[in-house]
Amino acid sequence: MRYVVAGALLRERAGGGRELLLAQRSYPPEVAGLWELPGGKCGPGETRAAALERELDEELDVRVVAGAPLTEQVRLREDLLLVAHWAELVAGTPRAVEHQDLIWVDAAELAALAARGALVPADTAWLPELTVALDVR
Ligand code: 523
Repeated sequence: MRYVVAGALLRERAGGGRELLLAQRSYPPEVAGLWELPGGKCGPGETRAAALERELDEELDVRVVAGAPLTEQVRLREDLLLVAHWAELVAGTPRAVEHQDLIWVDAAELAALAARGALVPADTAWLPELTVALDVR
């Protein structure tokens, strides 16, 4: 089994509440323009945590520490499993190196994107968990 690992980065929003980082895919055409938790494939022999830390460095130019996994996993293909981990930002400010754009969303904004089909389909599996984390006051 190969893994694709994606990162859920949260930050405090000025004025209260929390927000989540989403990245807008630029390829392939089926999902270009849709929003995802940024990440990528684990290399051979690479732990999921190490892969996430490497991918977010490459894609966002930030240093993160991978934390606990989210509960839901998505089978993308017979041999490819999509997982997500919470990630803590330790240095840098995210910038879209490989994505079209980045946004920070609160629970309502995440729900609005989901409602208009603007999320990468597989990532909708994490909506309940993400929403709970964003709603915590
Ligand atoms: N997803 C996905 N959601 C999500 C990510 C990071 C990836 O559904 N949040 C899917 C999209 C692709 C596969 O996982 O089908 C690989 O993701 P990709 O393309 O971001 O990983 P890379 O860049 O490691 O893979 P290559 O483009 O093949 O190098």
